[in-house]
Amino acid sequence: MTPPKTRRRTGFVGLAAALSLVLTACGDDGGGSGGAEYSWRLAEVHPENYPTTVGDQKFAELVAEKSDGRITIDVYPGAQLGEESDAIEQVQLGSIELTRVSSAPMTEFASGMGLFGLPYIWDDADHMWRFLKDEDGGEKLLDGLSDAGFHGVTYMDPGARSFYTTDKAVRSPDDLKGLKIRVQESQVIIDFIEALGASPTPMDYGEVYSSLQSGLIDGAENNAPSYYSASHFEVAKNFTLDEHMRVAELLVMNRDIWDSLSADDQAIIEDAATEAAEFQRTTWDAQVDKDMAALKKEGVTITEIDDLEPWRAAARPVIDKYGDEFADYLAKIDELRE
Ligand code: BDP
Repeated sequence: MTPPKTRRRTGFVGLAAALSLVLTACGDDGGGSGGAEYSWRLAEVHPENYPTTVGDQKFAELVAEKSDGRITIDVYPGAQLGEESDAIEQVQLGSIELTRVSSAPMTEFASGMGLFGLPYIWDDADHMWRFLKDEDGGEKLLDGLSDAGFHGVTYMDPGARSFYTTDKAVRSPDDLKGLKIRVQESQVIIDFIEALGASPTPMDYGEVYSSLQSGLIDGAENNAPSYYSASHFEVAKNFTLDEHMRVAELLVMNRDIWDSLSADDQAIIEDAATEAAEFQRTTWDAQVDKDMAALKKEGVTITEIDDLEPWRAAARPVIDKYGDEFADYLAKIDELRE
């Protein structure tokens, strides 16, 4: 599988780059040695060893290697630099240079990212990746971040999200009716949950465990590695594998900093990101298998969904609502089915 393409046009040279410019060496600015030195921070909500954190670390290692140590990136996992919403704002301001976040909360800054909140639109991960790498698909959506002050560096694999609930196992969309379900901050996702007759409750990822435990919410939804690593399974023991969304993971950078880099340094970042994303993707399936086995061992009730039709039918209003806004992307998604 070829990695996602990340090379794109570059814009004007911004001033905020001075913020993260540590020292400018004399001489040429080409490739590894010579050129400016930078020291950046990368915010991540997941713990160490989670696939996206492993991807971030790989990215940092590759950037250091390709720049002969001129560009160093320190990864801060476990939301040490704040929840995703805080990290996004800080990257926009330039006080943190980079963050790996879900595309859902980026919808507020670039409405196109709402596409990834639409349910049941992908056949499988390969289908999604064909779209992510397409210049009229994922590449264009990454470019759309630029107006909000971000440079979209690359996508990472988000897996597929499924519902989990505290009290009873969900077997059909009807079972979700009336339940309070935590959602990410994205209007499309809020509309999806409403279409199912449940009550969407947006909140930060870091609040989900205690909200499930206290009964503030009846359920949430995520991929198996998140459900497991954040221990949500301890307080919501029913996992229903409807795999409704693939909410692309993003690595984003402050745009002014990006714009101020030399073409060689931009190329180093693009190449490192492409390799790191490819690497992250190869770790995903094994992590899901491992976590599903651990969840079974922990006594989680796993409900497989054989027939998605009732789910698609229940979610139809949200596809209808956003059909026009995302018409071109949805046509591209259809074109890329096999
Ligand atoms: C995980 C994403 C993470 C989000 C989290 C969430 O990797 O970026 O913060 O879901 O639901 O799958 O908020």
